[in-house]
Amino acid sequence: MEATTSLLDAAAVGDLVLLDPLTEESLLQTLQERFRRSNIYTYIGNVVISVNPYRSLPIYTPETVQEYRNCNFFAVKPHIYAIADDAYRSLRDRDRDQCILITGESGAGKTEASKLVMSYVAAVCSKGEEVDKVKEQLLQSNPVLEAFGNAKTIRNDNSSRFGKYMDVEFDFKGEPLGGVISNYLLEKSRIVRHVKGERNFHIFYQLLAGGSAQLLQQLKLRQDCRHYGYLNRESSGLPGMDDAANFRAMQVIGFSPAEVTALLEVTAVVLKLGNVQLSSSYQASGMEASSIAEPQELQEICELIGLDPAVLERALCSRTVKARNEMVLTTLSVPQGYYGRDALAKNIYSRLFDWLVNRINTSIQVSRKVMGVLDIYGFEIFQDNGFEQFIINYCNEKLQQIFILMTLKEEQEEYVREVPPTHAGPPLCCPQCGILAMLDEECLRPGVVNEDTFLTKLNQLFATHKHYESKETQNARRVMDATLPSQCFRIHHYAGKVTYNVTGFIEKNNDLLFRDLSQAMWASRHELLRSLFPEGDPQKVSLKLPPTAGFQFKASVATLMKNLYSKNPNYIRCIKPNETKTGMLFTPELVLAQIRYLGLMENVRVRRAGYAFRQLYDSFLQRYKMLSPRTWPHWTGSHREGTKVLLEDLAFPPEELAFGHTKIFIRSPRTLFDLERRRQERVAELATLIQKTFRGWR
Ligand code: AOV
Ligand code: MG
Repeated sequence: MEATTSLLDAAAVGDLVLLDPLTEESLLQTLQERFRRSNIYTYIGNVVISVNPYRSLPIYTPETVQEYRNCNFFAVKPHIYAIADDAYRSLRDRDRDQCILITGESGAGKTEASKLVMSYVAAVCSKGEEVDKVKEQLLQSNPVLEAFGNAKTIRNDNSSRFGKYMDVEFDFKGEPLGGVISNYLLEKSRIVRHVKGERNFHIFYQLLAGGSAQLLQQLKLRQDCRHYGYLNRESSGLPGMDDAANFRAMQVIGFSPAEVTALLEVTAVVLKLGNVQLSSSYQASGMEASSIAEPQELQEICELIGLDPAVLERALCSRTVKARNEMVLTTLSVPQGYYGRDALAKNIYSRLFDWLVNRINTSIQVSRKVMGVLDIYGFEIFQDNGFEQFIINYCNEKLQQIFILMTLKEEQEEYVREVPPTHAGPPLCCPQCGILAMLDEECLRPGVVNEDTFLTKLNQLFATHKHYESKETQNARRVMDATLPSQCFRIHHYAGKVTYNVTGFIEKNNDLLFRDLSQAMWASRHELLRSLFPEGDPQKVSLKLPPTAGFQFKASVATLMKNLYSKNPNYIRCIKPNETKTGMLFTPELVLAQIRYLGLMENVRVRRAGYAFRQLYDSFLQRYKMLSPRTWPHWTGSHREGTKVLLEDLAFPPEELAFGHTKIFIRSPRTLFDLERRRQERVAELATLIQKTFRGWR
């Protein structure tokens, strides 16, 4: 009876709302003690805190699923399944659209949590051929998306390099009908560059390690990853990750064999593009030009995609520009040529990824109920932080804001519905929106654009902003700080200070692809590849600049937030217990920092600002009715009346209690502990009584 012991054993309290006394220290200790006992889940009311165990625990078996199925939230150990069950049942029985928000820093366990939620829901909803097909499709989309969208980073061997939001749609009986996945900005710069100790996206290594000799030959690939420039020419093995087996186990449900082949062909093309070498030559005019150094790779790429090598060569080595109303072909220098090549590889891959997501999405069905699961890339701080980290952390900042807004909203709504409201939310502020807007302004400005002017403008705009710092604002504020280089700015995020290097911001935001290259892709006979570059159609030349990466991202995050806000939220807050990915190791300082920035103390306080404990009348009466002769063993009136009678008999001070429409509210944890203690005594009494009775019979 975990619920009973946990309520009375302070170190093991399963709901931090009941922590007494409530201090940062007691909160940390409780999490640590629970972690030591392998209780990685803890509640704050209906929020689940999950501390990554970094080892597999035997708590996700089919038996566990059964245990949580239709469970009473308070009668079983805190578990991610309990929240999944609660969300699913609210959706099914009370017709409220749900969303499950999973947050935490990189490596904290978000992606694993999202998979656990999905598999739980899949296990508990009913069976049937149609339903099984849908379920399989939803679950099977994971390995493919992870192969193409995840990679090893310093912080996480399986780090999500894209944001993912998945709406699962249910019919009126609660059976899944289908799903829609939205993906958010893939970190495509990884295609062409990654730092030492990290890897490119898993798929490349998986394909090379797991593809049959015949497949590799068909794709014109060599098995050794050291052959490929984009793979950093490192050996690739990752402990605990079997690339070959993962590749062989991957099933792309619902794809035709031709589609799978096309998908892999385009993947191979990206890898091979990285090996296309350019060399410099000089034209008769003396202009520097580039040419293809070794035609073999280019030749093979073109065979794979059905394109005349001359077309691709021209697009890689030259570009058409408009000069005085005339289109002229100019040569590219070698660095320009490589720039174009890399831009092409990144664009092919990220568009292929979008295609993959769209292809997986079953067509949207007419349905009434939706459960969304959000698993984004977690907050991250590296030695060097660039545009990608800025985007990732921006997204996390937004999510933190919505978390605060929604918990307050929810608390308030419940009070308004049930008992009188109390408090207001804290003010929100974030300089990032301003930074993205300024970046766009710079990118769209005609003339020479560079990062220096961008930084200067930021310094002006945020000269007095509390959460913004740079060399210049530090000088103005007379701060001496050797750790902030001049080409950087620093943001004080909710989760820590991050120093961003502006180098690359403009280029990455512009995300420019020479038109010659998109036209070359469109000219290929490879249907899939061609469909990824609609703007390459010469008939459709548009003079409008495409929206910037930052603009698109901002818009999609805004849509996401609106979507989340309209649903009933369920939260899973993941905590990373150590920096070394070690099993069952708990580093208190690291966890404390997360407790702080996740605002867990605030969360507990808000939750018990009014009443620490609340429970539906029927569950409450069920649990405690044995404490009054008037309600035991049977109460025939309403649950609310029964609860009133019961608590009258127990003579608790009236200010400790509030009777809502559907729930009983109890103000302080002590009252609840008292109630629990009395219940335990009564259970023991009853047990003895029963024993005696039996003995009497014998
Ligand atoms: P993330 O999604 O939060 O990071 P993951 O979910 O990928 O983190 O978790 C990182 C690793 O921790 C996994 O690969 C597992 O080895 C381990 N892990 C996480 N949760 C559990 C669990 N419940 N039980 C056992 N092991 C677990 V990032 O995507 O980098 O933000 O961007
Ligand atoms: Mg992840």
